[in-house]
Formats: sequence, C-alpha cells, structure tokens
Amino acid sequence: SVHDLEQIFQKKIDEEVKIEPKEWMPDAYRKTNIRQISQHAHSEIVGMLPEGNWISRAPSLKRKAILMAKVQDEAGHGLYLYCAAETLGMSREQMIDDLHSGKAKYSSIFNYPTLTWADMGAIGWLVDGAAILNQVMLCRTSYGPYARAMVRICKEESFHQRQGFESLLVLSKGTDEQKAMCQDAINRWWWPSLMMFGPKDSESTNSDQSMKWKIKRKTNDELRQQFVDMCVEQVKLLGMTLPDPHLKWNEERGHYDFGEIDWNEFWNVVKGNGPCNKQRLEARRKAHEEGRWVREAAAAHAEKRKQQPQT
Ligand code: FAQ
Repeated sequence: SVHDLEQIFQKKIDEEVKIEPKEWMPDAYRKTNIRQISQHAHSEIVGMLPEGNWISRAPSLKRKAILMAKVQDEAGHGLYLYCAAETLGMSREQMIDDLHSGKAKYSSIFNYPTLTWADMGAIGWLVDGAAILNQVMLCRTSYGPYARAMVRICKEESFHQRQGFESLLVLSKGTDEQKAMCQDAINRWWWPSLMMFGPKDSESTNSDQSMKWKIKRKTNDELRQQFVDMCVEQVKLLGMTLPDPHLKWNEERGHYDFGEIDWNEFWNVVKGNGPCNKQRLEARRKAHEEGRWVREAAAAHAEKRKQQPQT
C-alpha cells in the first residue's frame, strides 16, 4: 500500500540513502523537488543577465575574459539543473514556458540593476557567497541527481566568489572614486543578498516538509545567519562597511545580530514587481524567440540523421 511505500521511502531518507529517478517517491516530494530545482535552474539563466550587461564594458581584457567565463559557467549550471529536474518527469519546454509566462519563480536577487562596474565584484562576493552557503548544504540533498549537480556547481561557484572579492579588493585600494564605487555597490547589494535565503523560518511554507525529506538541511534563517557572520569578517579586509547600523556581536548567541529585512520589498520583488522583473523576462522571451530557428534546425538535422542508414 501507499502507506508502506511511504514508510520505506522515509526510512531511506533517514538512513541517508539517496533517492534516484526511477524509484517510488511521494507525489509531493517529486513536486517540491521539481519546484525547487527548476527555480534554481531559472535563477542561473536569468542570473546571466545582470552580469551580461557589463561584458562589453569591462575595464580590461583580463576582466572581460573572467566575466565571460563566469557567465558561461552560469549557463552550464542552468543546464545541469534543468536536466536534474527533467529526471523527475517535467519537460524542459514546460519549465521554460512557465518561466516566460511568469508562473515560475526565480531568485529575487536577479531583479536588481547592475549600475556600475563595482557591481560585478559585489555580485561575485555577496551573491555567489550567499549561493554557495545554500549550495554546499544542497550537495547533501536527498535527491541524487540534484546532489550530484551541486557538487560540481559548488566548485565553480567558490571560484566565482573569490574572483568577486579580489575584484572588490582592487577597487578598495584604488582612487577615492573607486573606493566610493566599491562601497556604493556593497550598500546596494547587501540587503537583497540577505533576501536570497528566503522568508524567515516562521513564514517559510516549504521548510518543515523539506527538512523532513532532507531536501533542505539547514533552514533559511540558519543559512542567513551564517552568511552575516562570514561577511562581517570579510568586509574588514576590504576596509569597507556593511549598511546596517544594527550589526553587533552577540556574545550569548555567538553570532552577529543584524537589522530587520524589508519584507515588503522582498515579497514585492518575488511577486514580479521589482526594479527589473519585466526587463529580465522580456530579455529571456526575446532570446528564446531568436533562438527558435536554431532549435528547429537542430531537430530537423537530428531527424535527417535518423533516416540515414547507419555506417
Ligand atoms: N526569491 O518556503 P520557502 C544562483 C519563494 S543562486 C524568489 O522558504 P523554499 C547562482 C519560494 O520559492 C540563486 N522566491 O521556500 C548565481 C516559495 O515559493 P513557492 C538560486 C523566493 O523553497 C549567482 C516561497 O518564497 N538558488 O543562481 C525566494 O523552502 C550569481 C516561500 O519560501 C537557489 O534557487 C527568493 N530569494 O526555500 C547565478 C537555491 N526565497 O515555490 C548567477 C535552491 C523564497 O512555494 C549569478 N533553492 N522564495 O511558490 C533553495 O534552496 C530554496 O528554494 C530557497 C527557498 C532557500 C531559496
């Protein structure tokens, strides 16, 4: 019976056995994995846009080559993740349609504009930094294909974060104008980066079940706190500050206290009304339309090959 299957399933989870595509799983487990993995894939692909904005304006050949490589890595991450979601029975076309129609979510962070070159550094340091903390935990997620994709993604992501920090470090030692640009980028990306971890645990509708199924291993607030503690130390090396007057070491908790996130802003962005939501989706739809002939030609070519006798 379904009840027995559910018990066997939960036993596997409890014993740290990975769940593989062809095995029985509860419908809700399948659904929430499709939801999370496809949102994650969309985030990688939409996440290419804010940085893509600066490729043609990078300040040197070296910085341009690094930025191009980073953005290409993100495309690769998106593709691994779409593949992982496909193993659960959702087609790529459906996922892409859901993104383009505005039905599917992607990370709120990519709906903010990249106003100066320093934003490339701030994204690497803060956005990739937040992404890694979340993804290191996901290397141990219970669904096999997702966990394995995360291992490779994390290696590349750590490199991205280091390059972001290094790039800010150069600005932080530069002219007064460069220093100001660096601080301004940190000021603008700090709060949106904290929002990447999702709503507070008390508002997080999926967390309880996802923790039981070991899809998530740490809660939104746990990871956010870890991120704050890490950044407070790292920002000192830059000689810059974080834009939060409430940041204060709490001896009792052994963590930094920090100010309240603007949750209205967060939900507003998640619901599609952030500064760049419309622009991002528009860019994705346009790219999809413009690539249509390539997909059609590739499919026609594959069909032709199938008809030809094998040699
Ligand atoms: N933005 O119940 P919870 C990257 C939604 S890193 C938008 O707590 P959950 C690398 C959530 O979907 C970024 N929506 O949800 C990169 C849910 O709505 P639903 C991508 C958000 O899933 C760097 C509702 O709120 N990383 O791409 C956000 O248990 C630089 C309630 O929330 C991942 O996606 C948000 N920030 O926990 C690329 C990691 N937060 O679906 C380019 C994988 C929450 O019920 C450049 N995902 N929501 O309608 C996760 O770990 C989880 O999904 C969380 C949210 C932790 C994001």
